[in-house]
Amino acid sequence: MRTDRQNPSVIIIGAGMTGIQLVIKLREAGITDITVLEKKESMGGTWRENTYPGVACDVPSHAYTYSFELNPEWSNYFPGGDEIYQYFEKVFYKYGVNYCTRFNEKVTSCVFDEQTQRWTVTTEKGEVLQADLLFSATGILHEPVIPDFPGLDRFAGKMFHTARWDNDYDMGGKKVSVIGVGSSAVQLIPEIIDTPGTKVTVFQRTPQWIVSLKDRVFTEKDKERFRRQPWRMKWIRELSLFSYRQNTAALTGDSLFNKIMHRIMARIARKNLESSVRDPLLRAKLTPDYKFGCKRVVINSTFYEAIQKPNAQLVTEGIDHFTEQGIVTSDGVHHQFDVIVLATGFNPAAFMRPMTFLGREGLSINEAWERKIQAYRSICLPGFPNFFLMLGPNSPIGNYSVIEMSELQSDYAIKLVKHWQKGQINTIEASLEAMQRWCAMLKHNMKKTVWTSGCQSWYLDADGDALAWPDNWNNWVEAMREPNLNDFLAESSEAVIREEVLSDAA
Ligand code: N01
Repeated sequence: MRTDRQNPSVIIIGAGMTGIQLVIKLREAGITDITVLEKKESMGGTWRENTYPGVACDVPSHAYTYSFELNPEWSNYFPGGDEIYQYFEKVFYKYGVNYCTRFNEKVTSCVFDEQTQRWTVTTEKGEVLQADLLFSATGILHEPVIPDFPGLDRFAGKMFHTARWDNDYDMGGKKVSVIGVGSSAVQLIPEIIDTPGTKVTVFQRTPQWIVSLKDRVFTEKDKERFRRQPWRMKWIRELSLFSYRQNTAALTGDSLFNKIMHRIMARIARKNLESSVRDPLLRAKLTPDYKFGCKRVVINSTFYEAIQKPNAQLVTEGIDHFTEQGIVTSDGVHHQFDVIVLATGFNPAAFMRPMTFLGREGLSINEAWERKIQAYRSICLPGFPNFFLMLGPNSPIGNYSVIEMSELQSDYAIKLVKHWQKGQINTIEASLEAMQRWCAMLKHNMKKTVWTSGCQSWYLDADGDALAWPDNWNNWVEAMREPNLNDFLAESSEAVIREEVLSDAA
C-alpha cells in the first residue's frame, strides 16, 4: 500500500503524558488516522506506575499542566500523584484520546520496510499493524534500576521497587529498609516513618542537596478566581516556569549571572540542611561533598524532619550483601528487615527498549546505540525514517517541567510532518552528519554545566556525556523553532545505510 501523505497513518506507542498531547496536536494539524498502543490497562504512564505513599510532583502544579488545558482545580502547588493522574485522565477523555487508544497492547517489534516506506508494528498479543509515521512516547524514566547486590535473591522478606509499589502490603509495625535517597525516596520515607509501629532504616550511598519549597493549598476561593479569571493561573504558571528556567540556566551556564545564581541557590540548600538537622553527626552524613545541582536537585520539605525521628536510622556504610533476613553492610553489621524498598531510580537510556526495533537494512536500535545513545535534536534517528523518539536523549532539562519540553517536541515533529506532506523532504530522516554536529555541540556545552563537576548522576552517560539537555531553556526553544531541512535527507538515495551508522557507533 502506498503512503497517502495528506492522510498518513500514525502509530503512537504509549498513552502517557506525551502520547496524550501528541494525539491532540496531530488532530489539530489535520492528521486523524491515529492509533495509540498502550501496554497497560489504563493511560497515565509515570503517574499510573508510581503509586508509592507520598508520590507527588516537584514542579508546581500550574506549570506541570498542558499549555492548552490549564487546570483551575489543582488543590495545591505540589499535588499528589493521584490528582495528577486524574488530570491526565480528564484530558484523555475530554479530547477523545480514548477513541484511538488500544490498551493491553504491548509493542514487541517495530520494523521499517524500505519498499513500502512504512513501519510494521507487532504487539505481544500478535496484532500486526502498519503505519506511515511512528512515534515512541514511552517516557524517560520507566525502566526501574534493580542493583546487582550480591545475594539479592536470597532475601526472604518482601521487596519491591518504588515504581512497582505493592499497595496491598501493610507497612504498619514492620522493620522497613529503604535503599536510596533520591526524589522518590525522600517523598516516600516520611510517609513510612509516620506509619504506626514502623522502624525505618535508610541506606544512603550519596547525600543529596535538598531545597525546601513552601507548598500552598489553593482554597475554594482561589479556585473560583482561577475559573473566572484564567489569567491568574496563567500568571502563577509563568512565574513558576520563569523561576525554574533561571535555576536551570544557573546549573548549565557559565556567565557571571549564572554563577551568582548558582551560589545563591547552593547557599539556600546548605541553610536548609543546617537549620533542619540539629545533630552535627547526622548533618555531616547528610552533607554532600559535590557541588549543588551536580545531581538533579531534590525538592522536598519533609525528609530532614522525618529522618530525625526516633524510629528512623540513616546508614551510610556501603551495602556488602543481602541475606535471607536482610542486609550486611561493609562494617559487618547485619541489618534485619521485613521489607526492603528499592528507591534506586531508573535507567534513563532505556527509551522504547526492550523491543525489537529495526530501521533501514535491518539496522537495530541496539546496534545503532551500542556505543552511545544519541539522536538528532533528541527526536530523530539516522537510519530510522519517519520515526520520532519523543523525549529522547537530552530531553530532561534539570528540574524544569517535562510537559513543556514534550509539547515543544510535538510541535517540532508536526512541523517536520508538514514539510514531508508538502514533499519538501523525502523521508523524515536526519542525516548522520547532522546528528554528529548536534552531538558535538552537546559535548561542547556539557563543559559549562555543573553536572560535570564531579558526581555520578543519571544526567550523564558512561563517558560523562549528557543524557539531559546541557543548556538553558531558551536555547532549547530555539533548537525547536523551525526544522532545518538541510539536516534532513532530500532523496532516498542519500539514505543513511547500515554500515555508516554502525561505523559511527563503533
Ligand atoms: O531515583 P534517583 P529516583 N547502592 O536516581 C541510590 C524523577 N522523579 O527514583 O546517588 C546504593 O534520583 C542512589 O544513590 P547514588 C526525577 O526526575 C520525579 O529517586 O547513585 N544506592 C540514589 O540515592 C528524579 O530525578 C518526581 O549514590 C543506590 C537513589 O538510589 C528521577 O525521577 C518524583 C544504588 C536513586 O535516586 C529519579 O528519582 C520522583 C546502589 N547500587 C522522581 N543504586 C517528581 O516529583 C542506586 N542507589 C516529578
